Amino acid sequence: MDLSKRFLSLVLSLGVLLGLSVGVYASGLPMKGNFGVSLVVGENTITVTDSSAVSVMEFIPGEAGIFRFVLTGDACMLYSVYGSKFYMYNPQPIENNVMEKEIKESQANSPMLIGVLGNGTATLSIERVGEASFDISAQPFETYKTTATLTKFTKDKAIDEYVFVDVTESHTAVLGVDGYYHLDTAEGPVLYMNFTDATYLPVAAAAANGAMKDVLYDENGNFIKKIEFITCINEYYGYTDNSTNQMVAGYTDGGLYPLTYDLVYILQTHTASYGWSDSSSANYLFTGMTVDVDTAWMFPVCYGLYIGDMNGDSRLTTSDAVHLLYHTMLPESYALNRDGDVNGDGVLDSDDAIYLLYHVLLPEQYPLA
Ligand SMILES: [Ca+2]
Ligand SMILES: [Ca+2]
Repeated sequence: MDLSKRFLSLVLSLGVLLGLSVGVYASGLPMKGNFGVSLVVGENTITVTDSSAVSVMEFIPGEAGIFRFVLTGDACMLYSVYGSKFYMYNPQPIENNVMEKEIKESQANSPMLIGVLGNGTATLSIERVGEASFDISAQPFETYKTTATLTKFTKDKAIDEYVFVDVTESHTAVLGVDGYYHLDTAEGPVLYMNFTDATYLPVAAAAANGAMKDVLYDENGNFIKKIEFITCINEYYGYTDNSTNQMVAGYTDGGLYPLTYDLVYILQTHTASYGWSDSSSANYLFTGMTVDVDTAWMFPVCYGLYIGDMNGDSRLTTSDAVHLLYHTMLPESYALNRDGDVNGDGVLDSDDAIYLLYHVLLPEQYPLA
């Protein structure tokens, strides 16, 4: 036997196995395909000769709608069958030989299975009797388009720690003239989005597995559109600072970008529908809780803590040097938010206040310890 004949023999053997498997997997009555018969809207003459197995035929509805199937004839019974002609299962006898099936827009032009059991000739009448209900799965996705002009983002090196905003505290986010959102006031610390390992919204993973999709409804619950954010997220991700391990303990490399309108919009719309899942996707925070989408979106974002932020206002200014100087004289009245030994000589004194002032003015020449 030459190779091509061996191959043909193998294919035929597989075909037999596949044919057998149809019978093995089918529950209840055995089934056999009769796919030479093309069922059409109107009257179909069916001849079946084996009352021990359901004969299964395909019907391809050419449009969405509610279809009625009526079988008339001697000793024949109509069956509902699931699956495809390659894998048929769960034949269910239909009482009175009359059934209606709704074909949604997304199912039109796909084959459905009809079963007939008996021994004789019958007439299967197929009629479209109504409109299908709205089919959300047939609606196309629109891609959310980035509105901001993106530039490569590199973090401010004076920031040594990022703190996630806790929405159980009272916060607002204010859009600054720089195009980024700030915590509480337009001059407050810039809010950042961590794209990779933010505990409560692993955006990169969500985008990669296609989960960042949403359906928008109006206030009456009517469908507006389906939208997907993946392209936008990936665009931002390409501009993030991935250079260093810059997040608080437990987080890995950055993927960090200041929050813009686009990212806020995505957080708000996405999270309003899906809730907040943790990094293991095993839990939903806020389950059973009322979520205020105006503040809840801040949960997966963070703001930076500056090394030299001595007075704890989340900014690094000359007032921090003054605060540090006061601390060296009145430590109880002027508590420090951070380690005050900014020149790194192991001693905390007024030299540190002077050094910090120099740092604020000339950060490159006077790096903080
Ligand atoms: Ca400060
Ligand atoms: Ca010092």
